[in-house]
Amino acid sequence: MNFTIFGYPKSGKTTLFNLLTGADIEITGYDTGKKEPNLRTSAVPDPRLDQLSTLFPEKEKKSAIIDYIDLAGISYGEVKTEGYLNYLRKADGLAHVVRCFRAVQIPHHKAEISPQDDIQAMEEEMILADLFQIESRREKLEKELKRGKTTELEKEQVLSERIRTALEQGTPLRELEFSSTEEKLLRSFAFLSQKPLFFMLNLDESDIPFIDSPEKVYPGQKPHTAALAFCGKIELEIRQLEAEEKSLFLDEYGMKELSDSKFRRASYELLDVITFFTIGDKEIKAWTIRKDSTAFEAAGEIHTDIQKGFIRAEVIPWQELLEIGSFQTAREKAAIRLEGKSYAVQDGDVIFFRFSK
Ligand SMILES: Nc1nc2c(ncn2[C@@H]2O[C@H](COP(=O)(O)OP(=O)(O)OP(=O)(O)O)[C@@H](O)[C@H]2O)c(=O)[nH]1
Ligand SMILES: [Mg+2]
Repeated sequence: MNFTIFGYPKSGKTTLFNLLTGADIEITGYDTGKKEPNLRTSAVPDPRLDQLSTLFPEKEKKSAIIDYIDLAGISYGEVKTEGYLNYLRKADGLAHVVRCFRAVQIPHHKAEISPQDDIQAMEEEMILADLFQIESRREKLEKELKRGKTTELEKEQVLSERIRTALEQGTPLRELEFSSTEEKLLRSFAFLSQKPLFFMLNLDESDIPFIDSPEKVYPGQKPHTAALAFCGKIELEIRQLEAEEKSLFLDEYGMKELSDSKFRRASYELLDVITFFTIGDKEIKAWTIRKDSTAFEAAGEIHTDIQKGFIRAEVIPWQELLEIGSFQTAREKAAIRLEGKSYAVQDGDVIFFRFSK
C-alpha cells in the first residue's frame, strides 16, 4: 500500500514526508532543482499485532507497511506530464499538501494564498488527465467495435460515456457509484480523480488553533476525501525534542498530538483497507488489503504460489486466538473455521492458508 504526497511547489510536501516517515530530508526555502521523488517505507503500529505476538515470543513481529512517496513540486498544468502521471497513477492514496501558511519570504505562484483555489485547480488538473485517458480509450473502443461487436465492448462503451460526461461536467470519478464488475474494469485505468484523496492543509503557525477543525480552513469536503490540518514547520521542530519537552511544547501550542498518528488513523479509513494476520514458522505478520477482499485475494497478497495452490483458509478472529492462548488449543476446541476462496476477509482475522505446492 502506498501514499503519494503531491502538490504545488513549496507547500510543505517534504516537511510532511519527514513527519510521516521519520526521514531527515533537507528542507529548503529555495528550489534545489531536485526532481526525483523521495521514497520511504514506514511500519504501521498495530496494538493487536503487539498483543498477538506475546503468544509467540520466539517469532519475529512484522508490521504492515506503507510506502510513502514525496514528489517534487508540480507547477500549474504539470499533472498531465509523464513524470508525474506515472507516479500519481500508481498511488493507492493521494495526499495533496495545500499551502495555507503565509511566510512571504517563501515564493508562491499566486499573489494570494488560497487553499480553496489550489484544491480546485489541482482537482481540475486531475480531471483533465482522466479525460484525456478516457478519450483515448474511447477511440480504440470504437475501432474494436467496428471490427466486431461483443457485449463486453458495448458495456464498456456505455460505461466510458458515463465517465466522460461526468468528467466533462467537472465531477471527479470518486463521486460516482460503480458496480463491482465496473470497478474491476476501471482498475487498470487508475483514474486520478477516483483515488482516495487527502487534503493536507499546512497551516500558518498563527492558525494552529484550527488544527483540529480543518473544516474551518477548507469547508468544501467531498465524498472519499478527507481534510487534515497540520503545521509542518512547528511539528518538525517539536518532533526533534525529547519526550518530556515534546509534550510540554504540544501543550503550549494547544496540540493534542503530532499529525503522523492522526494521518495514519484517517488513512486506513479513507483507503478502505483492513488488516489480517498470518503466523508462520518464523514470523507473525500483519497485512493490509482492501475491505471486501476475498481469502483468495488475501493469499495473493502474500505470494502468488499460495494463491495458485489455494486449498482452504483456516480463520480465527485475533481476540479469540488471544483468549484461547494457543493455536493448538483453538484447533482442539474447533474454534478455527475452514473457509474457501470466496470468503470475505474480516478486519483482525488470523489466517492460515493451506495450499498445494
Ligand atoms: N512558515 C512556514 N513555513 C513552512 C511550513 N511548512 C514548510 N515551510 C517552509 O516551506 C519551505 C518548503 O518546504 P518543503 O517541505 O521543502 O516544501 P515542498 O513542498 O517539499 O517544496 P518543493 O518540493 O520544492 O516543491 C521550507 O522553507 C519550509 O521551512 C509551515 O508550516 N510554515
Ligand atoms: Mg519537496
